[in-house]
Amino acid sequence: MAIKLFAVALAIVGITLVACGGRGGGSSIMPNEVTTYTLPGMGSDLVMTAALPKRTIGEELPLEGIGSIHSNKWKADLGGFTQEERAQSLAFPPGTKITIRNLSKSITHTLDVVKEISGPPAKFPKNPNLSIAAKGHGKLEAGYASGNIKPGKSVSVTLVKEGTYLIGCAYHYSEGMHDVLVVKKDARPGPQATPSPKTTSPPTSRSSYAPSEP
Ligand SMILES: [Cu+2]
Repeated sequence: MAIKLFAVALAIVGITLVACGGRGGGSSIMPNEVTTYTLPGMGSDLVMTAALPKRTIGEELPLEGIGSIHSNKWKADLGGFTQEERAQSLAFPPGTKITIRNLSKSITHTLDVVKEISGPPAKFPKNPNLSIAAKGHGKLEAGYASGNIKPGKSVSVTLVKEGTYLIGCAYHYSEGMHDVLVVKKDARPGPQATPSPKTTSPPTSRSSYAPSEP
């Protein structure tokens, strides 16, 4: 009996060693690297899984970890922007002063209003001319552009007008950094993208450690 237990323990140790042998998965960007903030005594309106402070839009390339999601409501792929943790359509009441934060560690992004629409579907134009220079003097409406937001930096903007806006990054719009922002009382952000599939799932055989070179 004792020997059998010992064997089981050895097996567990063995599995653990194997699981740790994968060199930590290299430098892949983890989808959950968004800094988690402690929120001071907020009410029950904060049941959503917020990794960002309230009234904050986080942005980065979908491939940096925030992901993208196909929205049935908007009939479009939305990506690169979130007010929780991963890509989703955005929603705030009018009059809100928000912070746009670049979640990237290395890439500069912007938040530009592409155009205003009346509702679904969100038809993102093919090659819109998005301004890299800041426009709109801190007021988000048609024509607004944040200007360069360097990695880890933020800008503030006030959502002055009710409306539905297509937004995008001037640099990475064609790489899927475009989203829908609804400015309306009681509007809610859409469902979040699922985490990007990791390549670091536990190996099932030793061959998983073979060098990936051809
Ligand atoms: Cu960008």
